[in-house]
Amino acid sequence: MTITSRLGNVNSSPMDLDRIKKSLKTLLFGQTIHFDSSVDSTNEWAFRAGGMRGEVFLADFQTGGRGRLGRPWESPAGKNILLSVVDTTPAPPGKFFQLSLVAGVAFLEGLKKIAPQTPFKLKWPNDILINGKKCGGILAETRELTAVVGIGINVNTSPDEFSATVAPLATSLKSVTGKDWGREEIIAACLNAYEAWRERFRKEGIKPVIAAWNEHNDLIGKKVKVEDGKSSFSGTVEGLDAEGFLVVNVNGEKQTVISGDVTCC
Ligand code: BT5
Repeated sequence: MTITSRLGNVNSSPMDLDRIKKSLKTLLFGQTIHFDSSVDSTNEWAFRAGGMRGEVFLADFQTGGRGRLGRPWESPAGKNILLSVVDTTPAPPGKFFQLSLVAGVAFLEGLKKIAPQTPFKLKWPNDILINGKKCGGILAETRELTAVVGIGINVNTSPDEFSATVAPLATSLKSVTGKDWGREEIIAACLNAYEAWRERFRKEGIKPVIAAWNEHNDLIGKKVKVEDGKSSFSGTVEGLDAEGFLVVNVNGEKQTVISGDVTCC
């Protein structure tokens, strides 16, 4: 395992890269980990550095952490997981979005390994929830043949550390369990699961991923409001279809949501 680390002057508890290594069982993903105490965005760093498949870019703080559509991702220094995995873009390019579904299933499985009593769920397209609140978000981006899968997981943040806008929607593992967690074991478990699910996706396609996703789908049977940028409508979630799109029953008619934001009514 190769570790490159640059410690800066951000006031954060140190990330112990050797502890990640001890729990890592992968052949490729996470065998090289680049760590910096503060970067703009781990996704941006991974692209800029030209990381090879399997390399991981990890930081304690992001000055420009981002979600979808340029939305900000906030995380106080040294408390949480801010990580990007370099992968190759699966073919055909139209199926790229499926990689974030693979990541969702894998990271949820990794989290469940470490905290099996915690009721982690998935919310389409890219959220990890606990008790209906967001504990993690995935941002998969592609540039030519390189894909970067970024994940932010709220591990040890206290409720008063979120901004006023994010606080009502967000939670952390600590908020739910009342104790601090080692980020290193969670990172290793997530990378172990990512490698296994990524290989399964390559061999078997999206079908088993969708089945696992639907098992943990927080929205099934729930009334939701869908905003897809052009319009908004309400209905009841049926699940993900065979491609990974969200199927919503609107007055007895199935509507397939390809992109957008979903909120519970
Ligand atoms: C996401 O976007 O949920 C994807 C977040 C991905 C973040 C990781 S961190 C490592 C890597 N490097 C990056 O720069 N990004 C990735 P989206 O579905 O658009 O959700 C963004 C929204 O979540 C924001 O508009 C806030 O409302 C909310 N939010 C921001 N920070 C949050 C947090 N820590 N916990 C819960 N919700 C948050």
